[in-house]
Amino acid sequence: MADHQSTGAPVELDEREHGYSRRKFLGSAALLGATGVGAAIGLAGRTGLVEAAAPAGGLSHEVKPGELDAYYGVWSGGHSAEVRVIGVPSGREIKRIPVFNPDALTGWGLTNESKAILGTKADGTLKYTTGDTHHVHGSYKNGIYDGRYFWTNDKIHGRLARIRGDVFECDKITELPNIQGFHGIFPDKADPVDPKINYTTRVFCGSEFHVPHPNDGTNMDDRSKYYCLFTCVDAETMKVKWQCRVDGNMDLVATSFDGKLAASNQYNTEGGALYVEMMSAERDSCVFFNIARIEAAIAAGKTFRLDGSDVPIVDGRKEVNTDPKTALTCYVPVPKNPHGVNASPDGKYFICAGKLSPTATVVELARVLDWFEGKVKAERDTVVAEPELGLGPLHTAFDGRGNAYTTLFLDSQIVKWNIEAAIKAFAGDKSAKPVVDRVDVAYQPGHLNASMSETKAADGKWLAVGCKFSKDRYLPVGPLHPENEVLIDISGEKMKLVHESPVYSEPHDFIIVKRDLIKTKQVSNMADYPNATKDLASSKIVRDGNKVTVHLASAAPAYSMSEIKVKQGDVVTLILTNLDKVEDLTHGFAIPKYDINFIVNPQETRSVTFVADKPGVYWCYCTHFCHALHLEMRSRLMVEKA
Ligand code: CUK
Ligand code: CUA
Ligand code: CA
Repeated sequence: MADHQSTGAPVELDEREHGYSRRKFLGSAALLGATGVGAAIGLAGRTGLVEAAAPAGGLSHEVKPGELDAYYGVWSGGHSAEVRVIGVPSGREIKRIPVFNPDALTGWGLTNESKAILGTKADGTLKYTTGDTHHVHGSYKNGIYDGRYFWTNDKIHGRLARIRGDVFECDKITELPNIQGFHGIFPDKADPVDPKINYTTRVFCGSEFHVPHPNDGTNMDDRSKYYCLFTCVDAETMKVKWQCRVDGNMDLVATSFDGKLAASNQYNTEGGALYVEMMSAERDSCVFFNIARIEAAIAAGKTFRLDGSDVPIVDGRKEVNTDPKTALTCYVPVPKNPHGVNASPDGKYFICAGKLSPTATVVELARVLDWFEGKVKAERDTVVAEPELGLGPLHTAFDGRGNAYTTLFLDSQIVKWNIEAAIKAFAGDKSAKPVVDRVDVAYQPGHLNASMSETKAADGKWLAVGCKFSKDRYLPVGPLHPENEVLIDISGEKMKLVHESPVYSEPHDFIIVKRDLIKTKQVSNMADYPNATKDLASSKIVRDGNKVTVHLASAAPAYSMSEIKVKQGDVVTLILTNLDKVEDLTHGFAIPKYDINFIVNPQETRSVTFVADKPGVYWCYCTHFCHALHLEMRSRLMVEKA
């Protein structure tokens, strides 16, 4: 293991230059504490809930009972296939959002509405029941989160899911064509051509696994037929807009604040199938996409298509993009097998972590744009720094004060370093020392993110670190260990590790969003559900041959019908509307032996369809505690023998 002592001399931060003064910061923190009270009351619509006040001299991660967190943490769940909402700084898990995973609590994957989003096979069963969410990103406006949407990827089946920021529920899923190993995603932050469009309209998706085209079993050993595609999805419609063929693979994705560039790090420029092949080259790439040029090429019809999809594809390979002035892509060489690419909040740099190299590579975006104009000669000349950080650098976050924080997977450390100092050192200034501080974490960190990190409002308060191993940090619970989420106070010069919490396997990435950027609806609107049972009087059973529709309603502590009579063999669609308007008054609906359970939140409507193939009496009951008479909230499904 490496020496865990700080190896770099602290960098003198020029407070005026960085627009940051300790005194001012403390003043504004105190102010925030005061306004936080009002904001909390407004947000929750109740008195008595207050934000944790920051004591002088540092941030407190403690959020007392009744207090609210200052940030929404939106976490991927990894191969649990969900997304989670975790309060920051408390580490409290507030919600699990089922996305690619069928969920027994909400009925996600069971209700007709969620099945329509997830996609079904001809027999009505789910197309997929597994998923692997790695990255979560939010929609942007003016370079900061606007709270409209979050997106997450499914690496297994190549799907992009969208989560509504007002209700924290998944509303659309798109399966990307022609790709495998959909890993990195990033929404754009502006339009490269139209300056009026200063918000997210596209989501970019990298693909990590190269597959033969066509992938139909005819050319499985022909390496020349294998390649990867970069995909652009429309943020509103969630339709795939275009794809771009690349050399090599794509791991993570980042986008520039001006909308002109997207980038992806590539660890397998070798096109290898075995890991030894994938690490044979000394250098791999960070590939930059010129979005305006790609979209112009699409508009001009300079495209091809692959069997089984009508998505237009442009060719972004090096060999057909030799003239920088017309090139769609720019492949910047970086040390071997990089991981992670992150955009600095000042809009100037992308940072690509080395993974197998102990360095991070800083690419200046202005130089990449100059390369596309033929003004910078070699792709490598866009690199302005490559500081040595430690072993196994993976991902980088920012504090908005010119510092970067990189996870060192092998060293089990976070390293804080100054970007301008790294640039000076790269230019030959021997007095410049990029590394500012180091802190040990338990253990092996993957992703990290700072509060508002990849936004223009990076506030440099909290840094969360997702550690891949927790080993001895928690009560032993058998062979499967939780992962360890670590919280670090980055408000000062030195990092302060303040909190750890276990999480279910296994988050990869997350974002930390200031809570006032998110406006949620606590009660849904019945008008959004055309199939709602509007009141108790409209509750009824409608028969059409063997198709039976049950229009049911719930109002605590009863369902609108105490008996639901159908015949064996009927195809029953049961539509349940929750008429209760009170916040937090959710009901459930379970049918024993029919494998049905789902919830309806206030004013919402959900439906399930099943074949009544088992005669007899089945006590449908409310599964969600709603009332003192919650246990009495039942209804009999009576299936008459055929
Ligand atoms: S990846 Cu998992 S730690 Cu999917 Cu962003 Cu780097
Ligand atoms: Cu309704 Cu419990
Ligand atoms: Ca490689």
